[in-house]
Amino acid sequence: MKALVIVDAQIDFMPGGALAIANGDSIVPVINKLLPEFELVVATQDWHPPNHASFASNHQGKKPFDIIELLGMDQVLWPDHCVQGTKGAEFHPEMETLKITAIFRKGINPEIDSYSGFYDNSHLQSTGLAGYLREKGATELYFCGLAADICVYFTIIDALNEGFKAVLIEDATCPLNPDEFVKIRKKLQDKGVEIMQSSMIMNQ
Ligand code: VGL
Ligand code: ZN
Repeated sequence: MKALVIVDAQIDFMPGGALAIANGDSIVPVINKLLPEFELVVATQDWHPPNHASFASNHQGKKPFDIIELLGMDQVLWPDHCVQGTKGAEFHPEMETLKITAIFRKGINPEIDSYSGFYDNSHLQSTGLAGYLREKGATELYFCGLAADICVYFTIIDALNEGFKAVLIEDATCPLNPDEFVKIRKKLQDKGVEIMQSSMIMNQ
C-alpha cells in the first residue's frame, strides 16, 4: 500500500518564516492536489524546545549557519525555528490537514537534532513512524515537504534502511540549498529512490 509522508511543511520553512526556503510555499497546492491519491497520509513536524542545541542563539558567540561539533557530529546552527507551540511551528495554513491520520513530532530532545522523521541524528530514539506505517500496511512511501536537501533527504534514507520503497515527489518538495539538492537527487537515485512529478502520480 502507498502512503504519503509530508515532511515539515511548516510556516518557519516558508517565505517569511524563521528558516525560510525560497519558494517553499509552492509545494502547498501540489500537496493538496496529491492528497486524494493516497489511502494513508502522515506528517512530520519539527518541534523544538526553546533551549534546543541546534539554535545558534543557545551558543555564545555563534551565529546561524556556523558549524559546531555536537555529540561527535558536525551540527549546523540554525536560527530559532519551529519552537513548540509557536505560530512558526504550525503547518502552512493553506495545507489541507484533514486526511493526515498521525503527526510525528521530532527534534524534541534539546540535546540532539533530528532531521529524519524516523530517528534523531544519532539514531538513539525513534519517533514510532516506521512502526506506525508498517502496522497500517504501508510499503511504498511517497515523500514531499521541506527541506528537500535536509529533512526530506534524511527521512528517505531512514525509510530505505527500514525496508520501505521510497519515491520523492520533486515538485512537492523544495531544497534550502539548490546546489546541494543536485548532489542529493543523484545519491537518492543511486540508492533506488524513484523521482516523480506530481502529474505522474495523478495519472496512474
Ligand atoms: C530542517 C533544518 C533544521 C528541515 C529542520 O525540516 O529540513 N532543517 N531543522
Ligand atoms: Zn529543526
